[in-house]
Amino acid sequence: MILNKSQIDAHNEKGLAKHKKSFDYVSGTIPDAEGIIKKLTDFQVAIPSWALGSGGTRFGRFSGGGEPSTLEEKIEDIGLLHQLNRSSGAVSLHIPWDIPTDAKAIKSLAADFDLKFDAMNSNTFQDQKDQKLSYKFGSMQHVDKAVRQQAVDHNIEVIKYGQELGSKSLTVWLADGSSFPGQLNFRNAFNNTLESLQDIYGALPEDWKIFVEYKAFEPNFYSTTVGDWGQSLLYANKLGDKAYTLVDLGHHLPNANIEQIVSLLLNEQKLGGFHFNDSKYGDDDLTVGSIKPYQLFLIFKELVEGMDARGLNHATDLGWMIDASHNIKDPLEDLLQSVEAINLAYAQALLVNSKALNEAQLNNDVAGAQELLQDAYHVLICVLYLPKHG
Ligand SMILES: [Mn+2]
Repeated sequence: MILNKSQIDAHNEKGLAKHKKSFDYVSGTIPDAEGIIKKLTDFQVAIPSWALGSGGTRFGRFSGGGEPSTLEEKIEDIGLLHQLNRSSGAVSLHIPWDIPTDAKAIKSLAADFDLKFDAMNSNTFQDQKDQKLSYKFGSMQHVDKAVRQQAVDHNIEVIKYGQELGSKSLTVWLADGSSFPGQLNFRNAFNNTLESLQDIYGALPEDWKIFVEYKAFEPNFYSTTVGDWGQSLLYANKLGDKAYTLVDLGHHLPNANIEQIVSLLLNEQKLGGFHFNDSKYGDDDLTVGSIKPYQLFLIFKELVEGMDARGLNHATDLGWMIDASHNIKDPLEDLLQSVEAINLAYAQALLVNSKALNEAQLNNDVAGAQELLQDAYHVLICVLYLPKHG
C-alpha cells in the first residue's frame, strides 16, 4: 500500500497546531534546534529486506496478514515506511533470501520510493537448496578448504549483486564456532576465517567497505569464531583500511558496556556500522528502545562525540541498520517505533552540552557530569511525549 502525498499532508495538517505549540516551546528551551533538526533529517536508517515479514522463534511462527512475499513487495513496504517517517531511506539486502533477479528494475523501483541500497548481507549460516557442501560445522572456519572456498565464492557473488544496485558495503556475520569443548582448534578456526576473509577482501571494489560482525553466542554455544569486538577488530586490522567492525546491540554478553566499545572503536577508526535492536536476556531482537532506552542514549552520546572527534559525517560515514525480529507486532508498526526510538536517542545525544561535560570531567565533578547527561536525556521526553499522548 502506498499513500499519496495529499493523504499524508491532510493527516499532518490535523496535528499541525498542536505540533507547532510544542515545537515553539522546545526550540525556545534548547540551543540550536534548527541544527539538530537538520541532522535528524539527514540521518537515515536502513531497513533489512528480512524485516518486513513476521519473525519467529525456535518454537513457532505466527504470520500476520499482508506480509510481502517478493522483493518488489518488500521494497514497497519500506517505501511506505519512508513515506511516513522520512528516515528509512535505505534497504539492506540479504542474499540469497532476496536475490535481485532484474537488478535494473529493482534499482528503479527503489528510486521511485527514494530508497538507496545500503550494506549487502551474505549468508553462510544455513544450507540452501542444491548447495554442494554443508555449513553444519562452519563456513569460513571449516576444516575442509572446499567448504571455505564455497563461502568465499558466495560472498564475492553478493558483492556483485551489490555493485549492480549501487551498494558500497558488505556485512559478514558468521555463525561459525563450536558447541562443545574440544570440537574446534581455536587458532586454526581463526586463521582459516582470516584467510577466507582476506580472499573476499581481495575481491572488494576500491570504494567498498567490509563489515565484520561479531556475536558472543548462538547458534554455537561454547565458542564463536568472531565472538566479540576484540576478535572482530583483529580481523579488521589484519584485513586493511576497507575493513571495519560492526556492532549489533544484541550480540554481547549480558551487561556489556556497549557505549565504551563504540567509543574505542571510533577512536581506532574501525567502527563501520551498527545494527539496532533491544534485548533483556540475549539476542532478543526486540523493538529498539523498548527495554533500555537510556543505554541507547548513552551509545548515541558516544557515537556523536566519537564521530565529531574524528570529523565523520553522522549520516553517511557509518552504516545504520535495524536488525530486529517482529514476532507478534505488525513489522511496519514495529519498524516505525524502532526508527522513532533511534531518532529520539540521536536527538538526545545531540543535546548533550559537551563543553560543560568536558569541564565537569576535568574537574572530577562526578555528580555534575551525570546531571548533564540526564538533562539531555529528559528534556525531549518531557516536551515530546506529554503532548503526544495528552
Ligand atoms: Mn546483526
